Amino acid sequence: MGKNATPKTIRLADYRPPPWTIDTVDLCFDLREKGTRVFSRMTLARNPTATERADRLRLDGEALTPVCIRLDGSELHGDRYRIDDEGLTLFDPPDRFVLETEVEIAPEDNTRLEGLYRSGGLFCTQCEAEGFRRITWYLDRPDVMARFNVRIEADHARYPVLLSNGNPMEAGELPGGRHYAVWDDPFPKPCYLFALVAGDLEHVEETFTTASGRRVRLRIYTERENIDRCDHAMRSLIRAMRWDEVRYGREYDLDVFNIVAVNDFNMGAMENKGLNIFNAKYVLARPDTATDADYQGIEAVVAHEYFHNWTGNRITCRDWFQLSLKEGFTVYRDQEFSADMGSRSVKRIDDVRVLRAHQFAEDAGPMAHPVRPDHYMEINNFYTVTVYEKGAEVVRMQAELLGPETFRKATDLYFERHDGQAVTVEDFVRCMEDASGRDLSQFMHWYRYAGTPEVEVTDEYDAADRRYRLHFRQRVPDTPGQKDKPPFHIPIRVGLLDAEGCELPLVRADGAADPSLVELRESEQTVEFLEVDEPPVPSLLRGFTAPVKLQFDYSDAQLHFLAAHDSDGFNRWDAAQRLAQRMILAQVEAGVDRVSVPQDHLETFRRILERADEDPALAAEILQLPSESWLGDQMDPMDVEGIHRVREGVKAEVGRRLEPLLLAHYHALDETGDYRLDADAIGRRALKNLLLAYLVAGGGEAARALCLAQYRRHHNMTDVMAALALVAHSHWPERGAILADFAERWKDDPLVMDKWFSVQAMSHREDTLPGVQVLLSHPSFSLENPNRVRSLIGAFAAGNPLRFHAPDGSGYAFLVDRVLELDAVNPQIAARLLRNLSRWRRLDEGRQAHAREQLERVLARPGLSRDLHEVALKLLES
Ligand code: 7MF
Ligand code: ZN
Repeated sequence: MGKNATPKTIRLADYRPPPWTIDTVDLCFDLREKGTRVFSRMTLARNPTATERADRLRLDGEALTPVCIRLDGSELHGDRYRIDDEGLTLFDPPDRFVLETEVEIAPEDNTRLEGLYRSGGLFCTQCEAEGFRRITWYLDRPDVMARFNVRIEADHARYPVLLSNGNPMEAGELPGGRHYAVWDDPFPKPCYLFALVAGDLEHVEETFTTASGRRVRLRIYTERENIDRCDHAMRSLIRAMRWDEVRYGREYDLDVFNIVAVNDFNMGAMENKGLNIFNAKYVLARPDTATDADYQGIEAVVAHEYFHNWTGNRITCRDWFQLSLKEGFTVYRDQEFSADMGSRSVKRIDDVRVLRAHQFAEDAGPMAHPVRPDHYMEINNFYTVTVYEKGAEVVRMQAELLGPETFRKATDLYFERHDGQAVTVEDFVRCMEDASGRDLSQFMHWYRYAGTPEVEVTDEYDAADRRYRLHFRQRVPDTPGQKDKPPFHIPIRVGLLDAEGCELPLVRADGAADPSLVELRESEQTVEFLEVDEPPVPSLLRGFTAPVKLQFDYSDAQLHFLAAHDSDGFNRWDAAQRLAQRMILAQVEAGVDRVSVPQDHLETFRRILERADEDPALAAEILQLPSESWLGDQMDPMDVEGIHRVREGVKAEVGRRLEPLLLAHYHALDETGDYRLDADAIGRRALKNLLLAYLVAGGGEAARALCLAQYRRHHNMTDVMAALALVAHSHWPERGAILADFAERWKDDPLVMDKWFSVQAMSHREDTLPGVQVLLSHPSFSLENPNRVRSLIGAFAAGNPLRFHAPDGSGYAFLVDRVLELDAVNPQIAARLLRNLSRWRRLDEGRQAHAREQLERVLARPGLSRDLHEVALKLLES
């Protein structure tokens, strides 16, 4: 384990309240290109609610060079304290005292991007989860909440902008060309919400007046050359602020709200109080540089971070096991915001697609863990799709069970009862119970147990009695460390369709107040509907009201019927997906030579296209084939090549058989005039580009010309990237010139170059891996920038199953080479990258052997980071 010592397991059951509290922290940063110093002055006191009396004070601190330690004004003797690799221990401290420390840190050498680091010409911070301990000694845990006052000093010319949390207090000049600024945050907060930025930045500015009439100054800071790409983020912020007032009654609470875009950032963004720091990818957009998906991502991430001001900052987590308390709830809030801003069913489909493809896979593999884990080695490894997306589903189910009005009462109660506190998942659920009078003790299983519940449904129609019954049976699979789980409380929304596709009125024999909502609580349960005049087609799990795998033995005809008629947009999509999956997997399993598409499939395709004008975005979702990795998850072992071949074959067959229709719709959807960003325009582009992909797969000469023309027109980045991705897959003679043209246009724009790396890394061509190897030494690539790593190496491993899972193991060896290099640079990113091997047990024997060999190579490496060690260990243990 090298310098990180033996990895310890941290357990929820070991939680104890902090033995000390910190009332105030005054920090002073003396920022230098070399020799940055941090002065800290804190008022500490014994915590009256601590469970035991401590004879020492242990403060966290890593990679700090001590300069000076003073207690109540006097320098501390060497026998009163001890410093080790992970912190500072004070022996026999008084009950209440002032601790002053001074340390030197080296942000210029910080490639981990945790704590204080340099990004280009900037100083910036990232403290969640445990980065603050790399800035100064502190009780680095979220239940220690203190008032922060921050003074920053730096060279005036190079760092004209000095930002921290809270409100700006004063600023002024200092000798030697330096200057300072003081920030005060009136809200007590945990140190993971601390932030600092210093640099030469421009900003855009707006004023927002809150519902109660307070004026807030909003600013987005970025490098000068990107100042024309901030408008969308600013408009998204204003929409999010208004939405939180209307939907949750939550107002902003400081005089200023600042966002800073930085290029080197481990994740999407960070909700630091009053000073959100963003990966530039989630701020900057212009029609010629950003796709529609980028625009939507920015809107969602800006909203997510803003919403944290209440769900995360005003009310925070007691400990990191409660991470989903803030993340699950905040993801639920940003999902609902996006649904209100655009198309609700399309948003739901996109979210469920992510959930099924990634969270269901995580829940079924070696890294499975509950929404609230009960142990971990490295908390950074628990920022997972389970904590975030399943956590959001668990909040969504509670909203569904309570209904909109009661859910609002419950969240009002939560905000009132716990404002200013560090709380637990139980505290949240208790508010749901108290506001509704319901018992949610069984519902808590969703937080406690890992694994995706499987719900099997059968039906029975009794013509004589005009009764219709649905029988449900649920089962929660075993997961690492958890067996024989009790039944869950599962809300399942249902509808019944008559032969014309109209909704049948629902009359429940049990008199349920909401007859469309079935609440499962038992392993087996039957629900009976009365006065049903004909055998209906059931529409089950409408809107995906629970994160479960639902199985009902639909005939193909019933699925075609649902895909065409269900009033629930989500279930229309789901029916189409099930059909496509069936058709593809049947041919993969049969190992057919010539891929075919049944006539009724083409008919459904045609019918959906003809009605696409009503909602082109939804049509685009419905007509898209399930992804290769999702299809792979449905097989055991997954047939990597078979799936690719059949899926491509289906695309080609649709492209050929429907060519005239696809061409006509392509031209009708194409817009050459002004670029618009409304939901309809986005939907039209999505559908048009999907049709282009089918046409190109069909192989016609017209399609190829269309694709090249769409690239060359350079009308907007969505269209350019759609065409470029198809070019990158192709063997067309123009391929090289077009990729070169793109790189020449955008070589100075790192975010656009990321797209160029990704399309090449995801190309189906057999020479992709050697191409990716070459791109590692491209001048725009760097292992030190997480966006570059994700765009090239991440895109190859996660977005190119065919080439990543090469039967000779070359894809895995490539990944592990990079992971091992990266571990010394940025362990968080290295550990996340290795997770691309987490489904290795689902491969055939040959591939498993290669994967195992590579995982063992990781674990055998001396000096591994805690992050990477934990992931490699869990993948191999399974
Ligand atoms: C939307 O959650 C959804 C999820 C932690 C970092 C941002 O606000 C955050 C931070 C990770 C993974 C996903 C997201 C974030 C982080 C994220 C961002 C926007 N508290 Br790690
Ligand atoms: Zn978050």
